[in-house]
Order: sequence, then structure tokens, then C-alpha cells
Amino acid sequence: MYGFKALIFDVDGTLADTERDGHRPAFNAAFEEAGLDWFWDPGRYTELLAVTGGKERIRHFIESEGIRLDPTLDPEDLVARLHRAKTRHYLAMLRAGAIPLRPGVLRLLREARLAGIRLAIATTTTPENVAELLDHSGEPGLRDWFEVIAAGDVVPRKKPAPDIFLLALAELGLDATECVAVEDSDNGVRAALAAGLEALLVTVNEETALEGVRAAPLVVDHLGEPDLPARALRGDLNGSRLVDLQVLDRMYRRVRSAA
Ligand code: XBP
Ligand code: MG
Repeated sequence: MYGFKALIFDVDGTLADTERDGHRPAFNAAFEEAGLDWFWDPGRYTELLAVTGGKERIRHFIESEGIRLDPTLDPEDLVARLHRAKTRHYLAMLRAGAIPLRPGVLRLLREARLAGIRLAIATTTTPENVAELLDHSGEPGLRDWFEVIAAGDVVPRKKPAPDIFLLALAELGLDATECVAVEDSDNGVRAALAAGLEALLVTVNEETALEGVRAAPLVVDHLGEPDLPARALRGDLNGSRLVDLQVLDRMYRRVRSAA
């Protein structure tokens, strides 16, 4: 039997590598459609990922670049309009099956579901983005496996604030000490830890700032598949080639016994 009762997953960068080839080109398509000469290349986008939330990221870009907007435009209206267009482009990419789940994600979700481990999502992205990603994962009904999908603007403060994780815990009716969280970014790690989710796994990606995720007890390159072994960058897989419920339970019990 496992010590923890639920797995709480981040979405972008964790369930799927959505940022560089998904959100980023969607933002650029929205800028071009609006006749703006703004373009976020991969390097600039990684810098901008320091700000979570697409609307917040656009606002930060305008301010940090000192862009002088057309005075006849309401800045908030422009940001909202650009973000709606970006989301439309992003959803179209998801519907085209452009963004698959990361290695091992579906395997771990299936294992958790079979073992009666409850599943939740805590993400900064837009709820419709989550639904569409799950609906196009290739696993029919995957969206319904998650008891809780806490996403986007439903909380006043986005990651690294703990709000979205605290909402997911409240909706699960569980304490942070009963759960394991899975994240990919510095902001996500800070948010999870601030919510008391000390049993925390990080699966890194190209955008992960390694120095930022060292606070997590277990950091791997990805969850692993039988033909694609996972590698621990911090912590220990105890010889396992996959991150499975046993690996997560060992990490969970180690964290809890040290608490
Ligand atoms: C990642 C984010 C999101 C996405 C863009 O969320 O910060 O803002 O980059 O999506 P997480 P939106 O890692 O918490 O899943 O444009 O819908 O915000
Ligand atoms: Mg993320």
C-alpha cells in the first residue's frame, strides 16, 4: 500500500513539452495576426517564462521592453485580445495532435488509477488548454481521470504563489502531507513547497533552470519508459529505470520521515 493518497500534476512542461513548440508559436501567431512586429524566439521565451500566466507574460514583455502602445488602445483590452487569439492558435495545435504527452506520463497515470491513487492538476495555464491537451492525448476519457483540475485565473496569484496548489488540495479534501506533486520549473517548485507539498518530483525540460529545482527531493530527466530509462539528476531511483508508484512512495516516505 502506498503512503500518499494523491498525485498533483503541473501541466506545461510536466504532462507535455508545451512551451517552446506550443505556447511560444501561438503567442507569435497572435502578435502577427494583430499586426505587431513582436517575436519571441526560444531564448527570449525561456526568459519570459520567469513570469507565469500568458496575460501576465505579455504585460511583462510590454513593460520590460518599454513598448509605447498606441494611446488610443486600452492596454488591458489589448493584452486580453492578444491572449484570446494566442489561446485560439494554441488550441488548434492541440487539436491537430501537435503536442504529445511526455514519456512515462500515461504509464504513471494508468498505474495510479489502477492503484486507487487520486489524481489532480494544478496549473497556471488556461482551463480549456488543459482539457484539450488531455482530450488529444490518445487516451479516451483521460480528462475524467482527474478529480480536480485547478487551472488559470481561478486564483488571485499564479505560481510561484501557492494558491493553485492550495485550491487543488482544498478540492481534494486532502492535506499537503498526504500528497505527491510533480512539477518542471522553478516557479512550480516554489509554489508547491509554499503549499506544503514537500514530497515533490521534478521532471526537467529544456526550459528548466536547474539551479531553481534543487530544492526538490527527486529530480529526473523524465518519468521513463521501458525502452527509455529515466535518469536521476538529484535524489535516487534506487536502481529503477522508471519513475513508478514505488519510486514515488520511497521518496514520499523519506520526506515524511525527515519532516
Ligand atoms: C505554465 C504557464 C502558462 C503557459 C501559457 O503553466 O506559466 O502561463 O506558459 O499558458 P504551468 P497561458 O507550468 O503551471 O502548467 O497562456 O494559458 O497562461
Ligand atoms: Mg510547468
